[in-house]
Amino acid sequence: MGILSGYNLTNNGNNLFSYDFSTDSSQIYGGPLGCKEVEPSIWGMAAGDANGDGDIDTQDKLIWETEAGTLGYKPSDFNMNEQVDNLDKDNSFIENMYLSSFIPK
Ligand SMILES: [Ca+2]
Ligand SMILES: [Ca+2]
Repeated sequence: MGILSGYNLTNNGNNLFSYDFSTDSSQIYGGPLGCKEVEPSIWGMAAGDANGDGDIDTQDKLIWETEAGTLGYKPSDFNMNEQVDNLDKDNSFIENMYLSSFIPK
């Protein structure tokens, strides 16, 4: 699920910008409602938005149900191990269900 920076980026010179989204949920626009703590004190994008509409909901589960048991980097291969299986559903979709992106539509 897409994310935006929570703060303006700073020009480090020569139009080079750097930004670390992972240090705190406030680094991400929408805070903890639009991102996920992927490891203790490390924040990132939430997996589970198979149709890319910015919401993790039952529509994404329908895609998972269609692709379950198949191989490849499919939209519902949420952990990106080239297999669509229960790990994708249980560890990504169910865990993140009802999160929404804060990127304006
Ligand atoms: Ca979705
Ligand atoms: Ca997978």
